[in-house]
Amino acid sequence: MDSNEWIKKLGDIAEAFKSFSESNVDITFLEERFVGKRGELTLLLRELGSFKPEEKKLLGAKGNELKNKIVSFCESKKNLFSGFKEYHYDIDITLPSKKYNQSNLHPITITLNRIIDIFQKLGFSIEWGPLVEEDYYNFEALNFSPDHPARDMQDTFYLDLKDDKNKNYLLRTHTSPVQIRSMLKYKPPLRIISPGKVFRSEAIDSTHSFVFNQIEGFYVDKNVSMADLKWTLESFMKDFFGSSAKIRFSPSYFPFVEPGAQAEVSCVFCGGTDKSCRVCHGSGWIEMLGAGVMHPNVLKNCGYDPNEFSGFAFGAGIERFAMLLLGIDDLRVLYENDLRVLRQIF
Ligand code: FA5
Repeated sequence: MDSNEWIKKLGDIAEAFKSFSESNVDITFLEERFVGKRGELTLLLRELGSFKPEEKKLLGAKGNELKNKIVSFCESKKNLFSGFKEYHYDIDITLPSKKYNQSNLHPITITLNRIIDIFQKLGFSIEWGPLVEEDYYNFEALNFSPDHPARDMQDTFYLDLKDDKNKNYLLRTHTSPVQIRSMLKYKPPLRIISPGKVFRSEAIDSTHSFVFNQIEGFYVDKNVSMADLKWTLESFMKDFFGSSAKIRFSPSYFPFVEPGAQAEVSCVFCGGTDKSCRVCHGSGWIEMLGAGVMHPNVLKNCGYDPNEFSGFAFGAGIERFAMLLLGIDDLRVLYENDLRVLRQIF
């Protein structure tokens, strides 16, 4: 081999090392291939023995320069991983693994999912609304004028947030504002449910909380009537509680529906026989939701002609459904997240 051939081989080795060093190749392999006992560069350097002293000096300097580069590259990579290696050796893979607690969905989420499934079967789609709501959507567009006495039924937490348009903000008291937001966004026919948290300035007891969950449902089309509402709610309740569940409707008042109703379900705890029942107080019925036929003013506020379109709407408390589904007689249990209790539920 003459010196030109030697230089070319050195160039090939440098090229091969460069491409290997840029890939994720194993460092021991790299080391052995180039600078190990039978490595390509080691063998090439040995060839220098047959060259004249001046050539040997010149070529040797180039060869050693590449050798040092490869050796220090391999060393630096080995140092980088040495910490991991030690750690690795510390692991005893024969030890039994740590016991992790099995998690589960929260009872409120499970209940909500069941409710959503039933309404999806009935052709309803889901919309979400903001928790911090404008007074306009929460009250005014729903036919609560600024001094309407029905606002007192839903006292809430007002926010000191005035924007440039001087809007009043509050924590929404019900999911009904989603009726307005959706009707402004879409054209009829609409079949929508909207679940989420709502807030009220209210005393807490076994069936009331100041933060709770509701699900709104509404249907707007031509010729929608109270009969459609009753059929939809009865189908839903029977699917949820079983065909033996008894449901009763009674008149109620909400400014955004006319006529308005409330739906109650028979008490699964005492069947109406126990005056001290914490859930129905012996009445045998538990209020589950408010409902009614949409007020013409609400339709007008959303740009719909009440002579052409009509709709029904309802709003249900999810915690009440969870209580009956899981046999809990106090909704506070749902928020305490005491594992001893949650384990009994599932
Ligand atoms: C409303 O909130 C109306 N937006 C419902 C409605 C929608 C009527 C559409 C007409 C048309 P109400 O305040 O009654 O109504 O609440 C509805 C349901 O939420 C109640 O039936 C009850 O199940 C639940 N609920 C009410 N207050 C509480 C509370 N403090 N804690 C837990 N659940 C509650």
